[in-house]
Amino acid sequence: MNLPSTETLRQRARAALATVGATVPEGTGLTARTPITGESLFELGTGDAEATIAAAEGAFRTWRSTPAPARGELVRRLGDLLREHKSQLAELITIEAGKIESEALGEVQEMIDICDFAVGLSRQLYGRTIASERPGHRLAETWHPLGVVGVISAFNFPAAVWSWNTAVALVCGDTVVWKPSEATPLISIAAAHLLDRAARETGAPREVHRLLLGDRAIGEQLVDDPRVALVSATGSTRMGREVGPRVAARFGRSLLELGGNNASIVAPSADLDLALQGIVFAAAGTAGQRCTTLRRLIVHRDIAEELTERLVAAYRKLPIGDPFAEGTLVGPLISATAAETMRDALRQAEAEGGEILAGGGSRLTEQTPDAAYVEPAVVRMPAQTQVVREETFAPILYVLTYDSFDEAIALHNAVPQGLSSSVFTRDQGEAERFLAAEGSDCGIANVNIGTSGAEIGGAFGGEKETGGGRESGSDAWRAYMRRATNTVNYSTQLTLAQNVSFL
Ligand code: UN1
Repeated sequence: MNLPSTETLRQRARAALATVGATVPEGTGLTARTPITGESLFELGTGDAEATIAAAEGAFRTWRSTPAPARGELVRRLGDLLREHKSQLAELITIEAGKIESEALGEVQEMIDICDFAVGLSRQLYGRTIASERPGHRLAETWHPLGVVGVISAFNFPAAVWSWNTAVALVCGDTVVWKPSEATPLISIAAAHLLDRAARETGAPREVHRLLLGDRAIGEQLVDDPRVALVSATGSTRMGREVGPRVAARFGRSLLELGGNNASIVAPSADLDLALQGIVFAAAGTAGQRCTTLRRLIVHRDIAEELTERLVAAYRKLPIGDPFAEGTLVGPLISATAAETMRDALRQAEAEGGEILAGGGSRLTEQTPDAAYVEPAVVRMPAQTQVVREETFAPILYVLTYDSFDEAIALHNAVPQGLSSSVFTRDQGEAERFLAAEGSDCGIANVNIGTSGAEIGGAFGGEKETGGGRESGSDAWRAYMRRATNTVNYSTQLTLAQNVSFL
């Protein structure tokens, strides 16, 4: 496999940061790496949680009273700067997360889209007027900023998930402290730098947003600090199990975006050409490292053989390797440990009766012993065994078969996670049943597309062990604000509700 040298990647990262206007904050405590070669790029300094939270809390006092449309101006400028620096940001995402160019550019586009959305939202933070039961009274809801929002983001969408939270939180009047994944500090330095610049240019307080680089212990400070009103955390279910109760114990709010174990049902009437494209992108795209990645395929018995054969043929042709090289569709996993986890899961699948039909091998080379290039795998399973019910953050697609649509839905829902789902069918009754109350139990349910690649306009998130949070579009903004119910008496009488009389 032909890979760029670590020194080349180091220079490219430095150049991309310089074009954005940022520098590498060299120091100790955090190592910036690239999964392309598995080697380290820079040694970086870490932040001070105490001082960072205090700064964001201070800025909140002015920001909360800045009119929301004026707050929108900051986000509008951020969107402009993201457009201007789209290619450099995408390059940093490729260097640090290993995404192929098209997907890295797509991630930056997702950031631009949410900025546009949030600018519009800055004039639409609507409250309701409610009919009062009392004469001469007005009953209404007003929405107010919450305070400091702590954003803990994962490596796989190192910038887009930050932007969903940050663009919306900022127009809502909150200030933000961002603790990015330890695997992706460089893209966060670039994005935070552009936001700093947007703040300077639009006259917003500099400290409306603070980047907090560091390890897990720094993230824990954010989780435990009572000045952080909302902790929005993306990561594994294991992480969420710790974060949720800790934030709740101090009566803080949390917004959790955790593991997925996403499935597609393929019905006998499905357009198999279309389904195949959707399945391969959702299962092997991003090297299986999206929380929306397709991990389970539930196929009707009559078409299982044909679909699996075509899938295996498509998998055999997947170009794996340097994400910068033209034509590559599958880049590296984030770490050698991730490849190890994938190998363990495949071994367990075999022990549970599974048969590996395609992929599963690794393409580690002597040149790069720490890089993790794996062949996406298709595994036929006799049943939904233990390994199938777990999320393995790697490209493994388990194939299960069904006879009746009820059985397919039951299999679909019989996992602990509830993020994304889809059905491929041309039978409208089946499609509607999948979307109905007794259908998919996920936060995202699609028809005739895969499980990944959601647009920002909808609310993003899932149920059960996925954590219940909703981010991004629709009315997800409400999680970033507090609601006040206002009753105004404009009459000259004091009337009590519920016909109570007193005095
Ligand atoms: C994630 O994997 O954490 O729907 C986010 C998608 C992307 C976002 C994924 N828009 O696949």
